[in-house]
Amino acid sequence: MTAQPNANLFDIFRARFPKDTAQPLMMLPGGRVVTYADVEAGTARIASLLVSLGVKPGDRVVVQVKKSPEAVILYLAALRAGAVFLPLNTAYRADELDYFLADTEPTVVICDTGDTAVASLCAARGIRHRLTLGADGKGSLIDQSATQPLTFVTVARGTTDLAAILYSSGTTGKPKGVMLSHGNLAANAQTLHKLWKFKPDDVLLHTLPIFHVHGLFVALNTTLMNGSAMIFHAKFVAEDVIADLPRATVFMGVPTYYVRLAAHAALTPDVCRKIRLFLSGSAPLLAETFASFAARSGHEIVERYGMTEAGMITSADIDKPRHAGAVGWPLPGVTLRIVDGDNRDVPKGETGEIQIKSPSLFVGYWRKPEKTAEDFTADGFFKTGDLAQFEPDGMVNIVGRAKDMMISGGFNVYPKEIEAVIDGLPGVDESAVVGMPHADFGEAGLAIVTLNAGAPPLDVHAVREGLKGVLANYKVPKMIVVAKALPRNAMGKVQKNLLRAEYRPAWDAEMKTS
Ligand code: MLC
Ligand code: AMP
Repeated sequence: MTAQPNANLFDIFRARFPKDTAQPLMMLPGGRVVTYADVEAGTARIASLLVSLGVKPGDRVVVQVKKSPEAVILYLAALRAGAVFLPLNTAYRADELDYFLADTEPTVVICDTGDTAVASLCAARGIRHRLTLGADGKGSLIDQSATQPLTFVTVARGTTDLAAILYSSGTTGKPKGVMLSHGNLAANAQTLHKLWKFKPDDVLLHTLPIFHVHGLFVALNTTLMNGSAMIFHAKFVAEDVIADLPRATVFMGVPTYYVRLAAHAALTPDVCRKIRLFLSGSAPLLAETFASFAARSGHEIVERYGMTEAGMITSADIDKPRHAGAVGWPLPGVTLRIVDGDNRDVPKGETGEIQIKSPSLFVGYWRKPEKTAEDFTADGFFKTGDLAQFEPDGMVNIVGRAKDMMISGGFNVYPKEIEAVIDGLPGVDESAVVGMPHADFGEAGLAIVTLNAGAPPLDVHAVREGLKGVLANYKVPKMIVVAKALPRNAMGKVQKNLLRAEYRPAWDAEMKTS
């Protein structure tokens, strides 16, 4: 019997590391360089530590840390140890975090050095191992791994074994853990690496957060698949990007990044002279952003479309002309259909829901088989909830969403979750949260609130500050207004389109002054 090759994603990357492992993977502002040899040693040490703490294949390792090279090494070490890597947005507050801890029962939690709240959450949940990692790359994770061996035999994993869980909120109920396998992630990285024609000397300028699909799997995994280097920034800051663009060949961002870059006086074609690819995704790119960025940089942005559940689904062709709004063609291996309410294909040019089959499609929602079943059709297509049309040339054009969700600066925000918190405030009868156009974030939240009879006037400022204590800051509505009643249709459903229209003038006025 021939042995099955190890499908562990780490070993797939490792096979593509440069022969000379003194080559850089991460180049930081200030001159620090993290080489492939450092990655080899660092992942061995952390993987050994995780195993010594009792992490077994399939055990969850929850990570809520600031972006640093060590955080990247931690991700790769978790893969190497056969653990399930579970990154969390650093903006999540204690209540949000506690839900994830309860839902995933991790063996190890790694949090920021300054994060004292996590210690008590872990104690209350009986989680024995809590380690720290700060933005400076220091913490008990690094201290305790320093004495571990420099070699580690990567734990063998099959293609369907879990590599990661990323949380996705929903229009109903609690957030769902999206289970992604080693095979899912490898398939997407290999496809994108080929489709976007990565070359050995490519240098990616990495400024995205590394707790979501875009920064973690699209940007990091394609670079690792290429065995090449990244210029590694802790966060997106337009000036810093422009300063480093002359050294980069590939840049990936959410539309807000392009809005901010296009508005910057220092963006010129000369600054972008080495760039061969500007990629955008995670949210709709407005035609005006596409045009203003092209005018300022001399480059047409390549749009791609994806989802946590599916990885990347479509991409514009890097060798063909492109235009704003079109997110390209289905990736090789992806079957994509646009259908009506009865799952029948709609004619070209008509709007329907995108449904897909793909090798990158998730394994299911963590411990929620009924939710998984709801999201698939009887013939095995995944229902994305995105509304789109096929253009005459077969490109997909996303025109809206069937799900009640807004995307603010690239982060998904589910009104239902915010409404539930606002409805629980003293004096509040009910609330509706709607996504409104926002020049910087694309969309941002407006909350319309009704009060109980006799309730004192609402201190809107205090409510916003209060919400920041329990919700990640990007979810907090940018404006809150009090209304007498919420408009409802005959079925009793709040008519959010009427609210959007009614409050648009007040919203525009407020956003101009804030
Ligand atoms: C910050 N704020 C936001 C926000 N980010 N508000 C709405 N939406 C956002 N995304 C608010 C803060 O609460 C704060 O409000 C104020 O703006 C300033 O905060 P900041 O921290 O200084 O903002 P900044 O650092 O400029 O961050 C903005 C950003 C960041 C756009 C750089 O949000 C970002 O990097 N977004 C990328 C998201 C991403 O990676 N998405 C990929 C998902 S994967 P206040 O009131 O406190 O002052 C996916 C799949 C796919 O979707 O297809 O890729
Ligand atoms: P997430 O759940 O964070 O993975 O977000 C996935 C959602 O982001 C998709 O269902 C789309 O609604 C949206 N999205 C991703 N890429 C694009 C894009 N290029 N254009 C429009 N919407 C996008």
